Amino acid sequence: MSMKNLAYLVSIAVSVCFAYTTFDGKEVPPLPPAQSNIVTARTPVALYQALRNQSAGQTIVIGNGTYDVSPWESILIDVDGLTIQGESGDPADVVFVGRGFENCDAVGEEMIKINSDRFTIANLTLSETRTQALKLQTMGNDSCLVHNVRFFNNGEWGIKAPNGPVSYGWEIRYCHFENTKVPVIDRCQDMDGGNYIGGMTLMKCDGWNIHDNVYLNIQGATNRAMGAILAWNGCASLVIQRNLIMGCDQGIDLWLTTTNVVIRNNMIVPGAMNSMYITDGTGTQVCNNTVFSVFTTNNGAIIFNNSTGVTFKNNIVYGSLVQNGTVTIDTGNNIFLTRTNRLAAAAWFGDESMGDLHLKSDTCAPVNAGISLAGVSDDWDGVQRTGPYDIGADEYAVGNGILPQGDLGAAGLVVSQASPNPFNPATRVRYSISESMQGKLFSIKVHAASGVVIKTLASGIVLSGTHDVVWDGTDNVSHPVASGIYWIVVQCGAAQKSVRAVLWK
Ligand SMILES: [Ca+2]
Ligand SMILES: [Ca+2]
Repeated sequence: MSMKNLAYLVSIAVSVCFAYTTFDGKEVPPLPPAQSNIVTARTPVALYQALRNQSAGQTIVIGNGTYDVSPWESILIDVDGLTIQGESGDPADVVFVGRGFENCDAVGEEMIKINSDRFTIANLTLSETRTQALKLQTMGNDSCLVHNVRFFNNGEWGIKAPNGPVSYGWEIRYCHFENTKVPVIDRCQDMDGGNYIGGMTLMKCDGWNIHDNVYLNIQGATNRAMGAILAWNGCASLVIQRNLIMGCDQGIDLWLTTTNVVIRNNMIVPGAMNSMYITDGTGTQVCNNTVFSVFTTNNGAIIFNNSTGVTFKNNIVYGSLVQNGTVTIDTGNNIFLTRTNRLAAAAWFGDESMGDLHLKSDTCAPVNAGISLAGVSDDWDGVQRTGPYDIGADEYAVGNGILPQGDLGAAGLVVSQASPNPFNPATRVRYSISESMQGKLFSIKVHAASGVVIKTLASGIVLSGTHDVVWDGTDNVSHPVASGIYWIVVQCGAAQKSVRAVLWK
């Protein structure tokens, strides 16, 4: 067999074995395969032509690579039922690059304009736009899906739904919004002095489900960015759930007449401002969230202004709750921790510095202290809550914290995400093995993204129970490896679990 064929077989094996796992350890469900009308584009020219010739119901599959879309006019989606998706499933493999986060010559840049219903965008990265990555065009665009898309260093918003007719029924899931850049003060005469930036700004959106997304480090020039999720001006019946929001100036903001927005099972470690800022909401439900606001420069972890019909239950609030103007909240059945209780909080949570607000002990106060609530059935992990509900986003389970949960008896093998991740210099994985697996052959190996094994961390006959293993970022001959994506693969008998670990130096 030629080396080329061997490499091909290895790449097939890798793509079959490794479902994409998000930054916070959630496995992304695959999209249903397209049945017909599929166009594959593997060069910028082919992609440009495919987009120009788009037809209703078509699927455009995009091969791995970096696509400089900066010379193009905005990409206009104006047929119904179009899907554009990266080929591999890893959004880092297909990267669109725009005109630049700081580019004052392109202050109107919008990378993709949506003027249709049932549009799906999946498994790719939209980066370096001056303003918006995705913008609804005329509004009244219904039932679109944004799946496993990485929004990276976009100068204003990842997604913008402006004022206009109502858009119904979108789903935004397993996406990753992250900035490593911060605007300069008064960049390009920005109306907010360099703070007009956030993850998504939504107006006139109804029935949207925004779940299992990650929002990281979205900050303004003077730490007054507009919110990881800003919903306002007529938004109704949104469900914002199971998201991780970390290091953003503001987390979830509701302004100006929102109705029946549900905020549940989110973990939020905000930056300089708040985890939630809710103004003029009617019927807002804030249930089973865990927020951990360490900054003392701002007033509160959660701020309500002029809101009516609020339900506020089963939340853990580290920081404080502030109520301004006309607002009445029954604050019973929550846990409030003032910032002087840092040690108590540290004993409860997995690792708040990594945004891991899982409960780590079955003896900590939130466990079984909550009340049953209509509409709350699962937790941040997407696992069914059992027994008396726990307070906060996480329902505690044995092997909790950084361990994903499952039926250990049936699964036999449960493996945590790597923590920290990204990491430098070392990361740790925990794993639990059932009694039924006792005595089976066992190994833990680190694979490079190419599939090649670079280090064996453990091998032999397995013992049941919960264990951990640390990888120090070196290979089998103790040489430090390069920055990049690696897979830690735990094999136990016929069972295999893989977790992604990103080394950043
Ligand atoms: Ca419980
Ligand atoms: Ca849980």
